[in-house]
Amino acid sequence: MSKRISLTQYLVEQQRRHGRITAELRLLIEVVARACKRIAISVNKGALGEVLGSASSENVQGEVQKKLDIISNEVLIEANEWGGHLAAMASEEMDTIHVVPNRYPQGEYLLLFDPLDGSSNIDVNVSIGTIFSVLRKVNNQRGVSEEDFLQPGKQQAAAGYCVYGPQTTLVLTLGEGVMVFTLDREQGSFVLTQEDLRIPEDTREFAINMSNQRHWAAPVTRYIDECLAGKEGPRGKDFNMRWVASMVADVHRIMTRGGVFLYPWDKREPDKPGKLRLMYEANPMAFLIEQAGGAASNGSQRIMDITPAKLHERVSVILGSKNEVQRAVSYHLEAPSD
Ligand code: P6P
Repeated sequence: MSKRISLTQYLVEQQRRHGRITAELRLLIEVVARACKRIAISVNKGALGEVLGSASSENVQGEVQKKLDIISNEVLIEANEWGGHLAAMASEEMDTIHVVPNRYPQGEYLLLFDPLDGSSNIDVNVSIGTIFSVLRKVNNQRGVSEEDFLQPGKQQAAAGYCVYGPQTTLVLTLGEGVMVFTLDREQGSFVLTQEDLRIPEDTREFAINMSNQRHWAAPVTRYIDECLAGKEGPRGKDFNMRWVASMVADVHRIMTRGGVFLYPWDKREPDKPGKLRLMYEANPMAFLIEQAGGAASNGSQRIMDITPAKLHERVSVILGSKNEVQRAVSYHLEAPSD
């Protein structure tokens, strides 16, 4: 087997050979990867690290924060604020943006993250992960504000996630394909284990929380009912279902073997377009999925075309194998508008 290269060597080559990334973006990705290694150490300690359970506080989403949510958020903030590559950061765990303090130089990038996605799985030892998205600060005339973050996902410079599962795996796109890096714990570094990952355009596996079935809109009910009807139904093939309730784990499975993931709008909270957050969950995952040959829609438009109005805006999500996403979207477009 040819010698595997480290994340650092890969990024240096992308900068030096291909001019694909700036030195600042290379530093940003390396710092985020190092922070993910630090988070993995805390996650892997579990009960031994006194890091399980809730922190008896709520985040801006009104969700009870786990201790590890807060630890992971702090690790990412501390790791990224001194390097000079960032102007500011935004997180699921923080109400407002975190501007790089004046004692440090400011850079051209904006970093958004869900520091520990899938927190409900922490205490039951099921895979969780960190999701991140990188934007460029467009307006260089003045300081930085929340408005600088409100860019559609197609403006992302990079995106990725780190899944803390049986392996600790970093999946990254710089806008030209998807690479997979696996943490070599002996070396303590991420090693390139797959280049140019591609998602099969068809699948027999869907991921949705079936307990919400009675709350779905008609197009989602139609799509899932047809999958459940199997080979005797209109699809002419049987489907399997998976739902980890950790977006990183469900998306990583889809990145690895195909599938379709749905977290649609439902009647439980009709004023919200969906549960998942656009800027630091749906957009980075949509970027990765599209770069791997898949599709990502909110049911009526490409997720990465949505211009956010608010930092913590939510969105309905259908993503994964292209042909399945297109079918589910077609059912939405055929449905009579309310
Ligand atoms: P439910 C985790 O809390 C999360 O934000 C995603 O990672 C996951 O896909 C979804 O919520 C699970 O939601 O309603 O099934 O618990």
